[in-house]
Amino acid sequence: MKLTPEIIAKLAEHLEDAELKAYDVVKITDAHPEMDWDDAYAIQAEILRRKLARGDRLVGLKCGLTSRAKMKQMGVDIACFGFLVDAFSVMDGADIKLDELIHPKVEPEIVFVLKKPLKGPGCHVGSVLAATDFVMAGIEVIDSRYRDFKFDLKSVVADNCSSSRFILGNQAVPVNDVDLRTLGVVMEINGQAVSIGAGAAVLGHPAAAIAMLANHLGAYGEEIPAGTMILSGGVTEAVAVRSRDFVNLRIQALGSVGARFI
Ligand code: OOG
Ligand code: MG
Repeated sequence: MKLTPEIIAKLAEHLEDAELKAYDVVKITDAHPEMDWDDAYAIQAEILRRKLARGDRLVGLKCGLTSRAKMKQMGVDIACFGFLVDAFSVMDGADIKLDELIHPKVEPEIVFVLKKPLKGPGCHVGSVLAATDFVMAGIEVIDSRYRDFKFDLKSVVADNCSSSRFILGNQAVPVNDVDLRTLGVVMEINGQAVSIGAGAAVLGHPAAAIAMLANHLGAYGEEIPAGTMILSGGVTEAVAVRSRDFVNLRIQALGSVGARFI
């Protein structure tokens, strides 16, 4: 760690304020170039601590930057991990208020729910599938607090990997009933297809993203508890939305999910 606990707390407040009041800031590594990975995850953990102290509940985890399309779009080459609280959750078909957000983008995700805990190191696609209860379709709304979505990976980790809102579909499909690599994914805005992909775009198999998360947490001596809901990462590039846009995601065998931006 290169930053003091005081600076970590200050940066967490700075980024969470930007999130809650919906304004953008410059990436924090500009002022703190010495910041390391542990600092970045410590800032994220401090944002979670602030939310829990205010009464938010932790409801899931997310993997980000797990597909080549996303890595290329954001100009980075490793994955990031973040948390989801109940305040981020939006019901299928509900409205999402744009004035609470900065510059949101939507991305199609395959969502896992575990029935057994997962503890790295050494987790792989097989261990994830054995620990998974069911999978679902999900739309993630990302909203980087950084101006123009311009960041480096440490800054985005500190910013909870741009987490903002998520919408889960209403079908829970046993993971053994589907081959997640070949599932077709179509995301539409106002009825027009804006991104098309297949599950394998996420690290060859979306379960590989969950294994990476388990191995990442294992390095800190932590596990993913049974029952955890996890977004495995955008299958395609994220797409910017505007007022009145209706976003609909269909994933083969997992059904569809949607939301309107107002
Ligand atoms: C970082 C968050 C990425 C995903 O699914 O790849 C993410 C960003 O692109 O702002 O959630
Ligand atoms: Mg995502």
